[in-house]
Amino acid sequence: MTETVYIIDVESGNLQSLSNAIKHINPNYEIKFIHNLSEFQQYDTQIRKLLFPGVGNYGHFVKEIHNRNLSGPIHDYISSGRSFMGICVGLQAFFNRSEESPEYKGLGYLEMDLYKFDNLDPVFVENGLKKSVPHIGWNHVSELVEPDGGLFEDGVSLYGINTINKYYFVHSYAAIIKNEEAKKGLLKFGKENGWNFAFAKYGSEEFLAAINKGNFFATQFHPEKSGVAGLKVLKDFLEDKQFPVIAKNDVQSHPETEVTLGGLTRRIIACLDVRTNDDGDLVVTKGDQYNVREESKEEGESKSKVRNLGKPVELATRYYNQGADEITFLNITSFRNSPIKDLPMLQVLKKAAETIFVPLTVGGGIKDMIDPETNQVVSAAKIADLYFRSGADKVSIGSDAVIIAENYYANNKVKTGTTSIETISATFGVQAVVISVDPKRKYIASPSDTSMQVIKITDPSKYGPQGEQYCYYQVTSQGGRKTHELGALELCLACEDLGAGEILLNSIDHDGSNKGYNLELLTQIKTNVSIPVIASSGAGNPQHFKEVFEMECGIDAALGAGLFHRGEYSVNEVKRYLQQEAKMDVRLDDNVVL
Ligand code: 1PR
Repeated sequence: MTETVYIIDVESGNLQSLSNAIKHINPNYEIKFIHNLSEFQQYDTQIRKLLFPGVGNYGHFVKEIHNRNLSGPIHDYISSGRSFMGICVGLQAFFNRSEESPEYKGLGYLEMDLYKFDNLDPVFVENGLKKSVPHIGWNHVSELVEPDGGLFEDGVSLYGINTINKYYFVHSYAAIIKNEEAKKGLLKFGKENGWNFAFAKYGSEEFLAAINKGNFFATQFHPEKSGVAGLKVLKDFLEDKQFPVIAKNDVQSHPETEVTLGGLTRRIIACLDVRTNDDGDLVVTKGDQYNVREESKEEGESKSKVRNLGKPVELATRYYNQGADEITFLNITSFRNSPIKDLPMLQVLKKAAETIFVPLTVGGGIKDMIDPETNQVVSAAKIADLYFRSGADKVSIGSDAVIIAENYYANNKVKTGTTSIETISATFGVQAVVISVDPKRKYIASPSDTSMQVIKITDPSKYGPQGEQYCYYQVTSQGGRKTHELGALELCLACEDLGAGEILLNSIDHDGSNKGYNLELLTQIKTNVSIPVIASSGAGNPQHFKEVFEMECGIDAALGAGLFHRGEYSVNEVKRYLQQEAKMDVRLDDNVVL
């Protein structure tokens, strides 16, 4: 029997993935989107299941709800006792207001404000570190609390949410419980009004991960991006199973492992460099220091061909099934302009998002561009929007970030508000903007030879060819083709200030080398920025992942490409190694059954 599920669409983020997740749970569900008051009124009497997803900027989201006159109908709908589920900013909207945009009033179901996570969390500071904000990655729920203040009975869940599985969070602001008094006040309110609460912790900061009262349910994490464990939450909501008992197969296996400072698991990302090969097919390729061509013999003649390692969607699906925590697609020849309707990654994303329920990042060509077909300028935000609508959760900006940073320094760090980084993060949130950095080591005889911050090389065997004892990492654009008078650190600092939410830090010197990550470069960047840093380039075996996660600077995620594509190791093998040999906390939901 078909049932229709309604999703409120106020043009905020990746709704495609949510609707794909619902269809994946049961193909008989039909999805209808509601964009405005008249559509709400048209369907109102038929709606039995209403979802309210949101990502990005709180103010933008709340403003859209009010502008579309949706707050009244949403309130009436919830009061009528029909099932409602908010996700991420769709949870946040029900609080009073957010520090993110204090001028916009929320829907005020809970008398609490939202605050930004603190970089200077004492748990991190005591260890000489800063806490990365946004909170990005897989975390668990620490407590499930009933209205009477007691914990949920062992084995009972809240719409499938339990305290063992890991869920995908991506946010800078949260309903943070500021102190013991605030928690007591919240629990008193819960008791008087019948609320169930799920608490989670990021470092020492405790926040609400989910809230529920009767037919009203909302999660801060993204169930549609939390693998099978997340799909179960969505399924239980759709099937009205408010307090299902947890079966053995509903939980992930977590033997004795570490507890990380922030509570997040060690995040493993599989990256696919995608381009059109000489036969016109879109393929996954992989270079060695960015050279993706290999010599092959054809009819006795030697030819240079683009290395073909497989089909993008097929490989991405394989890595998802192996347990990848995120998938990144990079369109490595995007500097060639293509008509907007033909952006090759759109199709890849649409297909991938049908079966992959972890975050998807897409990079390559995110900038203001001229559509060669229409000669019209298409803004970077518009291109990002197309990708989000096709299933992407984040966009990664490479070459354009370099130009933006050069202009930023040339203009005494004045923010124009018009760059791709600023416009995309203002609408979709900082967590949606990743900066992909392609640096190359440059040796320097003396720090006074450059205005960039240099690294002193301590190991004499690593001195430069002329005995240079200093270096900095010089950034490149257009896939390493163009070198700029700018350091990787200076680039990252500029982009962080402009509103980037994460850094994908490649290293041309290590790319495809299988010799391990560039620890020197990673340390320099990670110790100077406050946003998450993803280590990339050089992973050749599971030990390299262990090594990078053991670094004192606290790397947030590690990305691998070649070792997965060549079939040397699966993502699962890397994770099992980290769990069993290094006692590291990783997400493994291969025994959770939908
Ligand atoms: O500049 O915004 O159009 O984005 C283009 C994107 O494409 C950038 O993110 C840039 O890094 C990437 N790119 C461009 N050319 C290449 C190339 O290889 N010829 N790939 C390229 C960069 C880096 C990682 C790689 C890791 C790990 N690839 O994606 O997967 O280095 O590899 P490994 O584990 O095998 O060592 P824009």
